[in-house]
Amino acid sequence: MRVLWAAAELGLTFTHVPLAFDDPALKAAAFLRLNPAGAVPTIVDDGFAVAESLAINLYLAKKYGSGGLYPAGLRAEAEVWRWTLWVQGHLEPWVQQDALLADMRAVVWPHAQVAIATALGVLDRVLCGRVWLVGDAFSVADLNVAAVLSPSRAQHLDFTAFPHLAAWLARCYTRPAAMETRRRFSG
Ligand SMILES: N[C@@H](CCC(=O)N[C@@H](CS)C(=O)NCC(=O)O)C(=O)O
Repeated sequence: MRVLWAAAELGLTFTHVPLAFDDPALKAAAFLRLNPAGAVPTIVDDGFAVAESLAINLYLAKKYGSGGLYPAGLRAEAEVWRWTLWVQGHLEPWVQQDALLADMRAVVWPHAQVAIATALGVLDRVLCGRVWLVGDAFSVADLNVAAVLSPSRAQHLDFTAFPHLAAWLARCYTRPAAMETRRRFSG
């Protein structure tokens, strides 16, 4: 969904090949040549294959949204990388824990809650008095962080103590491209 969202933000024309995570096609030689991990999302852009959703978004944003979705300047670029790497390391593993650690939920959940609350607190502080994460326009940093806090995940989280984060998340998901992407591709 996050890659489809980025493509919509960028107004890209593309062919979407929906494949379920357990589709045998993902482990066929032809697909493994594109992504040795045999996982979606994987894109092929002008003959170039890219995998890992957040890396795909950085690639697409830089190639097709330079100065827009991919903010201009080395420092803004560093901040985009910073938020993308941060959310992958500090938040996504914890909000993903349902899928990854279903059997260990009872053990892990109290720890995950602390880690999630810490990460949400970081975002709430950063977003106090700010509209977007980097500069004064929506960027791929916002997209990548909001994607980790997708509505299906966010519904399980309590944002009461994080009003700035909650308002920002609502801003992200009421963007026309976000709403259109969810309308078209949400199951
Ligand atoms: N970190 C990767 C995760 C990719 C991933 O795990 N994709 C799942 C579907 S959501 C998949 O294709 N799983 C098949 C498999 O790993 O065998 C990303 O963000 O792109």
